[in-house]
Amino acid sequence: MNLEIAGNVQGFKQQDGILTIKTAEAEARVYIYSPTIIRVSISKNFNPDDPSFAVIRQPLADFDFDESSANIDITTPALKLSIQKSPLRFNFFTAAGNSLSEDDARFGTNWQGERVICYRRLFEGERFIGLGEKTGNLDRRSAAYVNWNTDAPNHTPESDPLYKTFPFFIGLHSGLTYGLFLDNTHKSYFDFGASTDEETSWFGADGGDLNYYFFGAQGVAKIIEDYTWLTGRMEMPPLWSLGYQQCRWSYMSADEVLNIAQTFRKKQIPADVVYCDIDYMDDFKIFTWNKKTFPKPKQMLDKLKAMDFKLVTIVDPGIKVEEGYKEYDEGIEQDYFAKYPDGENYTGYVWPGRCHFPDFFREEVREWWGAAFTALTQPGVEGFWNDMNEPAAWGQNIPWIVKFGDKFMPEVRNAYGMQMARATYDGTRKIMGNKRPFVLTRAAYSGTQRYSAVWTGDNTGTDAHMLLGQRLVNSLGITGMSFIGVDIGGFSGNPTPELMVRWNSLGVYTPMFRNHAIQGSKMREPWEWGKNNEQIIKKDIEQRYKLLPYLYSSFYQSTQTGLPVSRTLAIEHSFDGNVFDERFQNEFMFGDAILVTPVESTKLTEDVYLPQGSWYRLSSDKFYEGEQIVNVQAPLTDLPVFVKAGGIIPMQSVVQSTNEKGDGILRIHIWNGREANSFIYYEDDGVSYDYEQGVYYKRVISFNPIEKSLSLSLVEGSFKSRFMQLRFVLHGFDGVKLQEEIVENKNGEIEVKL
Ligand code: MIG
Repeated sequence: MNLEIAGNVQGFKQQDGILTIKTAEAEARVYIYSPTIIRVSISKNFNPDDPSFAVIRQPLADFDFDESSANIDITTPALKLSIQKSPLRFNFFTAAGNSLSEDDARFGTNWQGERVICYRRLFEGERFIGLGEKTGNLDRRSAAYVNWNTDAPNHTPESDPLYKTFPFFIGLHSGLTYGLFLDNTHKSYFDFGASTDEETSWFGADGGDLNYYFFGAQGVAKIIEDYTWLTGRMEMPPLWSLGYQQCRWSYMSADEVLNIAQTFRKKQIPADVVYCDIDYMDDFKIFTWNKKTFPKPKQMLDKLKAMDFKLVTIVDPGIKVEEGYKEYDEGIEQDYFAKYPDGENYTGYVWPGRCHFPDFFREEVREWWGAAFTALTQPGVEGFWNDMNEPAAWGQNIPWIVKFGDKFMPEVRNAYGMQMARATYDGTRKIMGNKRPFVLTRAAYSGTQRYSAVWTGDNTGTDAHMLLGQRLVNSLGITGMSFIGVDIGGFSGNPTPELMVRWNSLGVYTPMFRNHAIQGSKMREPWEWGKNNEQIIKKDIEQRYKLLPYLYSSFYQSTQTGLPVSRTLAIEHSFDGNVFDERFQNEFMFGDAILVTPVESTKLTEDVYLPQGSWYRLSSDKFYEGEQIVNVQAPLTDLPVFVKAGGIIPMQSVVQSTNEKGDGILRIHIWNGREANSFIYYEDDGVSYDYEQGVYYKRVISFNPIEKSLSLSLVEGSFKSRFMQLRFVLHGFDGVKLQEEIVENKNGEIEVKL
């Protein structure tokens, strides 16, 4: 095997905003996207189109640099990239000159055949977070990972790779932060000092360019903001998708689906969504309905609608090979399937038997796929669940010579699921008029947040998987995904009743709240666990519905800044070692104000680390100073959930679905604290895109402890709030009595003296 290490610079030039540097082995290109984002791409063989599935921004047209005998230096107001000439190395510094990240002086970027790896200096005490859906600890130091989208049933809390690829991590050392996104869809590798002598970390890929974006903003939240500026942010989800979702593989008939929905209403357990898994189809043919078991889809959907239920149906990529089946015939006729290099359509086995796979890398195929959703939208489906899009075929080994677009499978496999989600989103958005579709996907690549929510695939009904699921959610949040769910209760196996109850209580604080289970498992609905547990589960789901105004505003924040709804404590407390302690690493903030501690179902007390600030237990208002470990009660009826002092949480009355108006009172809860705080409250119709035209209701709620006031700014936007009145609910303000506890929700400024 031949090893080539990037050597001495032979020449460079700057043109059209690109600084191009040549060595004997390769060429490097440097671009600036913003003062805090610099792109370096090193290749032996650049594609002139410079395609990216992830990036939606353009580089600056021009920038300055300084040349000295040893270096070429690029300085922005926030960052300095020092490019060493002999041999070629890339070293990043803060504007003040502190080293953020450096190539390994010896090995830099190098090639063994097509495989390209960048070796970098490992700093003392350097921690790493990110990479999205990866098992292991929050701190990824001393661990190594592979990105290769994989159908991973029966995965363990150690398995790697899983379903998704997010080649973006954040490094933390010396009180400094940086981010690095390797935009490359080949199989890729990240090693954070797993097998080196505390000297090097490394990343790279089996082929393609060493194409990375370096983020130099100080503060993890700012890096996430920059990363999602570059790769896009989610848009407002339909409000109904934030309600409770009941799924199963499968509800086998329209009657069973309706019966599930009716039971929720009869028992007055709030819910918004029921699912159809693969058995609703005729012989697993995508975009068909089983004529016997789902004879009148429109009638079923009308009945669901009358009960304020939405239906989400699954779609897989595999198109059954069967003449007379519309999608098969059209796909053959128009040549829409992935192929062997001799032009023959690739055939793999999945649920329908022999299948072809749409080539989602071509625009005309995505349009065709998107338009086919009328078979589901006409009867009234509004949510679309994209499964098996790693892509999965039995045997899990689609041959490497199969072509997608003009690429071979190994070059773009990691983006297939994302392109399917994109086709589903673009298509359904178009045919649903002004309504927001809900799209859910299992496989993903960086940037998928623009199209879809994700869930973490086939987990198992154990405590270890519940905790793993939370780490996956917290980690996906670092890589731009905010709308995330895990199968509550565990997909495989049967959870104990205690675990079901506990996991459901954690689901309240999961961005997507969906209960799902494998075929053959015991039924999982809230009423399957005994009268007492049913009451606990019901109460927890009611809590989710009370929190919806807060949650919806938290999603709005994601659309504006990229900050996820579920946030590892490492985002705000990046240099607090306790946050990375294995005992506390699963804790997270749910929005700005709420701290949640996942607790195993077998433990009824728990050690909790409360970070800087002071805190109140949500269920009791008991007060705690931060920066300490506290042991708290954790009965199954009361997951340890805390509110930050100064926290502002708007809540509503219990409703049975998001379509219900409730009592029309928005309860603005505020917990006393020493520091001023504010919360951006956001509301719109929850279903349409009218908010893009300014039809929303937004105002800032501010708490000022010095002036002892709570104030609401003038309303921005033209939407009329569904809440007629505002009620202020005080916590931790001893003896304070409000003159006016309830006020009319008028658009002008409102101030309340405390
Ligand atoms: O081969 O559609 O992860 O949620 O219930 C299994 C059946 C296919 C895998 C998904 C799971 C879904 C199941 N699917």
